[in-house]
Amino acid sequence: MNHVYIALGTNIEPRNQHLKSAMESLRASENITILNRSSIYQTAPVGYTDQDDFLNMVIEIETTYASEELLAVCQQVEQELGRKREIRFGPRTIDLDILVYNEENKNSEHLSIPHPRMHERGFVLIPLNEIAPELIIPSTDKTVKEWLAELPEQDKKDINKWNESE
Ligand code: PH2
Ligand code: MG
Ligand code: MG
Repeated sequence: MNHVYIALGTNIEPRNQHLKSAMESLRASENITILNRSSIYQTAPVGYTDQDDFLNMVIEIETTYASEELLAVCQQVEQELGRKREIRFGPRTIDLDILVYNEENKNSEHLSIPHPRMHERGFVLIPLNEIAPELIIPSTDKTVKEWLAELPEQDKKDINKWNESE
């Protein structure tokens, strides 16, 4: 069984529904079990900043899929939820990024694992730290908690827990 962390992000309404639908689609697969999930956070956009705030979260799954197969499943869910690829880093109904896949280190044309920017992104580290603070990010020698402690305050300040019942 393979142990994987996936980041979810959305900044097109209904954002919460997109997160729920994506989790439902993954859960519906016989080859995927969702083991744990973080809270949902509202986060200011990073990279391309002229867009609406995101909701972000991280899930922990177990799967029999190889990483490339899991990528295809994630892309299929993105398509089902109407994802259009327009601006790089731009608005999206749902983005599913494989963060960590076992201890795999991989750099193919389609897939880089661990996700190359995960250790410098508050919108990934803060939710991931909630469910896996002691996880060592493969290819680095530090845990999620340690990477988070190194993140500049500036990069943490616009990340707030989002009330799901709102
Ligand atoms: N995803 C991006 C670019 N910028 N910013 C936030 N806050 N959350 C995201 O999920 C995000 C982003 C590219 O995938
Ligand atoms: Mg992304
Ligand atoms: Mg992506």
